Amino acid sequence: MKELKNRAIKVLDSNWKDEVGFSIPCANLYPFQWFWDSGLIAIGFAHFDMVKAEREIETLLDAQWGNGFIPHIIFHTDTDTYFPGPDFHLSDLHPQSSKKYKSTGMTQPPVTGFVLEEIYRISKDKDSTLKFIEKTIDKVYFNHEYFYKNRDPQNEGLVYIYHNWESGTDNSPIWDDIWDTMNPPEYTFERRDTTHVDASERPSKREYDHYLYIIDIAKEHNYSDEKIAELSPFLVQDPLFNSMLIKSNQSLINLYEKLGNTEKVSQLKKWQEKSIQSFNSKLFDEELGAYVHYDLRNERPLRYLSSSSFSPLYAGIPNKERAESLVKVMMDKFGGDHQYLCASFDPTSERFNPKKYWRGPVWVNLNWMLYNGLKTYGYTEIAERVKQDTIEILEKNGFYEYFDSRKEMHQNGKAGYGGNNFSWSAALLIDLLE
Ligand code: 9WN
Repeated sequence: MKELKNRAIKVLDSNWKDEVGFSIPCANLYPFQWFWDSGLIAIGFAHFDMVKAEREIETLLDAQWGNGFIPHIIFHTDTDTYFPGPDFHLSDLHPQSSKKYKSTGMTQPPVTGFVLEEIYRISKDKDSTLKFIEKTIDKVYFNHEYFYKNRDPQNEGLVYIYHNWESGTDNSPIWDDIWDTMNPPEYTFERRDTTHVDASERPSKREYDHYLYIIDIAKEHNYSDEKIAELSPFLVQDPLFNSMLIKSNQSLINLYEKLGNTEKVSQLKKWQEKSIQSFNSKLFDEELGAYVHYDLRNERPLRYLSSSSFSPLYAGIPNKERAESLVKVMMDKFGGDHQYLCASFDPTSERFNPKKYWRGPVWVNLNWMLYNGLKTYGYTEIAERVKQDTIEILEKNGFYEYFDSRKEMHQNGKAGYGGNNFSWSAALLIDLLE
């Protein structure tokens, strides 16, 4: 185990960019700073290099916009090895975008709140870490305020995402139902991801047409939240995204209580109560026994099971009975002896593809959340299985981006896919091993 951990440390150190103070998710494939990657990477660094963990978060928060928004990619360099880059996204169109950094005009799951609490938990020098938190926490709070003010048009306590890249689960089969409602033009562009990674492991060209078209609509309106809410063909309440916000709310409450800021605690508690209530009444599907996405544009639930369906466990959202139901569905459909936990999409569905990105493979970040959530609800043995499965696939294959969920594929040959030496796979392994 020590050897595996040392390899993980090496991955993180080699993806670290000291001049600016951030980590790339993976060499070549992802050459900039990504929002949720950065947060998860900081958890790994906190175990062996607190200075880097703190700088990672500081650089991320430095790119915050005047309205509290934090972008999904911050373009620290001019490299054109990633598409679409800064010239396509044109974040300058938004009047309050960062003057210092070019970025995208979309966001990603808001992990920063719980990352601050994790860093505090891991820290051996709590006083100094609390000082760091005191310096940074208001920016995270401002980000949550942005979400509740601008991303919740019906004032439900549930925030929307307007792009599949905001979900972090880019080409999930769940989005197929939304693509069916659209007919974007055929774009001409040069894909860069498929020069780094086998095309069979990445989204299709036609899927990219949809991705670009949604951005074009947002750009036409200078990334105005109001206009996006009115016009974007993609407008979804995502259980994973909202779980991240709710988990982060709770962490901010815990940390502000330590810092004695009662005003912020009381506002956060108001958001939190409403969010959890709506989440449970709107996103739980009784028949499926788990949480699902809601398509706000077309006012319909998207009734599919994915690893996101179980992520509310990490945020303490389900009551005991619902937690029991989630675990049963997960074990029955995703947890057979021939499978590694936890496939990113329902293995019993005809849309399942265990090799293709978010259409089936196992991802370390979701496993890390499930492990922690299952433990909190008292499912110690199943949590342990998730942990051991994660360690085993990393040991067998290396620090890939995602992994085949079928055990037989790991016997001989490569069953790790996408980018290699991938930062959050390494960072979260370090945390799992502690
Ligand atoms: C688009 C960086 C990111 C992750 C996402 C993952 C993938 C990007 C892409 O890589 O998305 O954001 O170009 O495919 O899906 O979750 O944050 O690691």
